[in-house]
Amino acid sequence: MARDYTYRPIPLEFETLSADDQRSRLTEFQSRMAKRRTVRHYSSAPVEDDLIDRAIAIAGAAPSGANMQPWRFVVVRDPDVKRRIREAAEEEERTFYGRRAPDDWLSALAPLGTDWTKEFLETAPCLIVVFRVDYGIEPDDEGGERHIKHYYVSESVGIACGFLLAALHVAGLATLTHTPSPMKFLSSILARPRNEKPFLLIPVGFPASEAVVPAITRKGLEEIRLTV
Ligand code: IYR
Repeated sequence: MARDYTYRPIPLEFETLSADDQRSRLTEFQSRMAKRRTVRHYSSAPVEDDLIDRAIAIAGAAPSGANMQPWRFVVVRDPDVKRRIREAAEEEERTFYGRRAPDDWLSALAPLGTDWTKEFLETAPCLIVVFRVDYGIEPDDEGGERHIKHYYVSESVGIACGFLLAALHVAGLATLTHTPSPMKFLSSILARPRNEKPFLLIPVGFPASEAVVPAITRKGLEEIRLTV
């Protein structure tokens, strides 16, 4: 089936808020988001499928280059698959921390208390593995396939991941952005096709009762915002 490249505008649905409502919604969201922390210690308490599905639907509402929506979210719950992901990630991370990482990188990570062990990949009840889809594949008229170009893929998937993390946090779930490097093993364990590349691995769940987090600070507005 040929693609439709026609421009078909429809009326915009837009809710104009009162100044008070703008402020109060943002105050609520700001205090909620300020409390988000990356969690590395999980309990085995289960997470409802419906929450994960809704959060992924919210991520799927992110803007993307030419609206190609170049993302795929793989939800992993099977303990055996989680174990294989942990084993493969730890193998990579062991060489990263032991040999590959330059000293300045290790120093930058020291305040976060990370190391090569990735127990959270098995204890968290759910992992969402985000793949970037570098090009689309569609059947052509001759029974073969055609590649569809995707644009600004990292920017698009990065924005979708931001939506996803915010949605999961608002739903009262703990998350972690994990980027084992390299993460090619995720393509084979999860049997993803060659047009998809692993982008981010997000464990989702509830913090272990003894969970701790590093005492980090955030840059103030005056440091991150310039007005011209
Ligand atoms: N991928 C490693 C190292 C790591 C790198 C960065 I940049 C971090 O912000 C945190 C960890 C790991 O997951 O431990």
